[in-house]
Formats: sequence, C-alpha cells, structure tokens
Amino acid sequence: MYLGNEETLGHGAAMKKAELANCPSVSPNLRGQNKLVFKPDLTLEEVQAKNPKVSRGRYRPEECKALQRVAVLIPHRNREKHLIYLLEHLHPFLQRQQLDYGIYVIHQTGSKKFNRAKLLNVGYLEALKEENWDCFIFHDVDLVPENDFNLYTCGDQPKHLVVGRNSTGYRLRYSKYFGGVTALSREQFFKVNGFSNNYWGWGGEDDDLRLRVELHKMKISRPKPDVGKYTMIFHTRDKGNEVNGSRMKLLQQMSRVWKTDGLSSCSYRLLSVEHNPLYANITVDFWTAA
Ligand code: UPG
Repeated sequence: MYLGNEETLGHGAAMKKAELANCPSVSPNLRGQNKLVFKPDLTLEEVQAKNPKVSRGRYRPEECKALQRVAVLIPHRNREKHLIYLLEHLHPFLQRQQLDYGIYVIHQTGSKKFNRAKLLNVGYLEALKEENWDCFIFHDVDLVPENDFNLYTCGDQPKHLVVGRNSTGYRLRYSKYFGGVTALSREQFFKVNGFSNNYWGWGGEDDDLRLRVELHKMKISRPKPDVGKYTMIFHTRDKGNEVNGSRMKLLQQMSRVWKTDGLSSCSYRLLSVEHNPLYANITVDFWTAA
C-alpha cells in the first residue's frame, strides 16, 4: 500500500505513514465486564503515574490509526473526588478501545445555579478550537463505565450509553432517559444546535436534548444491557443545583426556541484553559444565572 510521496515526505516519514494501518472496528484489547474498586485515598498524582502515555489529557494509539477522534466532555463543580475516580478508570478504558481522544473538564466557577447543559455547549465550542473532533461524549462525572465493549465512538445516529447503573438495579431510569453519558457526532450535535442554555439547576436539560434529536428525525441507539452498565458514585443533591421548577415549561417550548437557544447563542466568560497532564480544564463564569 502506498500512502505518500517519498520525495516530499522523506523516506522515514513515508515509511511510518505506510506502516500505520487503521485500527480494527473492535479493539483486540477489550476485556469486558470489570469489577470497579474505588480506593478512598486515591490521588490525582497516582492516576497520573499510571498513565504515562497521556499528555495534556490526550492520547492516541501508537500501533494503529484510530478510527475516530473523540472528545470527552465532563461538566464539573465541587466533585473533585468523583473526577479522580472517573479519570482513573476512563483513561485505561479509552486506551483499550484504541481511540484518539482528549478529556475536557468544563468547570463552572462561583456559586450561581449550576448549568450542566450550557457547560457542555461550552465544552463543544472550546474543544473544537483545539482539534476538529469527530465525536463528542457528554459525560457525568459520577458515572463510571463497567464494560469496555461499551464503545465511546459515534455512529450514524446519536447514542445513549447508560442503559443501567448500580443505583437503579441496572435498569433504564425511564424509557426515554437520555442523560448521564451520550455520544453525538460533531455534525449531529451541531444540527440540533446543541443543548438549551436555559436549564439552571437540576433536571430537564437531558430530556430537552432528546426532544431536539427526535425533532430532527434521528433515532437514539443504546448498547445491550449487559454492556451499557455503569457504577454511580454515591452523592447527595449538590448545593447550587436544586431542582429546576421551570423544567416542564421549558420542555414545552423546545420546538419553538431550539434554533435560537443553543450553540448559536451560548455566551460565557472564559476564565482559563489549563492543560493538566490528565485533562484540559476549562473554567467559565455564567453571569446570567437565575
Ligand atoms: N455536577 C457537578 N457539580 C454540581 C452539580 C452537578 O459537577 O454541583 C455535574 C456532574 O458531572 C454530575 C452532573 O452534573 O454528574 C449531573 O448532576 P447530578 O446531580 O449528578 O444528576 P443525577 O440525578 O445524578 O443525573 C441525572 C442524569 C444527568 C442529568 C440529571 C438532571 O444522569 O445526566 O443531568 O439527572 O437531569
């Protein structure tokens, strides 16, 4: 197979390019169901030491050319311990899947109401400034995947990856549930104008995204129940993320407002973008919170 012009690439580079074949659609490194252990005193430094090949939150397989470039976006505030546990398990999980990936933590500063959906819009917009990612995984910080056959890649339709979690006896929370962890390609997310920016506090924003997806005649797919299994790290309702009493009203407006409420209208104050060894940390402030 000839992939390059040796005169312009140089012999070494041409050889390297020619050698790197596409990764297989299912990695040979997968192990299946894994019993997760969470060490109480685990530190970020320990996780870093176990992941020497991850740099600035990014990794790509050396042995083959990954099929997709995947950005994992994690909305975050005051859940440091959960983040360490998720990073501990997610890095080796994604590496076993032979993905070219980057992890982004989008951190909301201050004490205004939390806005998960808007943080994820910010993550999409900011991550695309660094790399033309093919696929986005929208990932809660407290959900850890148990089975690495649950592929963190995008398909021709949006995917919902959390079929069950230990806290609900591994059953789907409700038939239309589309929260927790979802995978949408760059184009699928752009087509629906991303998430709504108007859900402050807990609830509704994941249903709103599902309605946007359905409005655009896309069909959500899920892995098999024995594959889409997650461990939820226990938590109580966070301060600053009280139940959003307006969520039903907002859901009813979706079909009228989706075009003007979403990626196209996502305004935020970007305070910093730091590249830590295991993730990029994007810190934002929202000044319009209710
Ligand atoms: N989060 C923080 N800090 C906060 C509040 C929330 O980091 O103070 C993030 C974190 O990533 C968390 C996510 O937001 O995992 C969702 O919040 P959480 O309180 O954990 O919601 P759950 O009830 O556990 O999750 C379900 C869905 C989730 C959806 C939420 C509200 O899995 O995707 O956002 O319900 O609809």
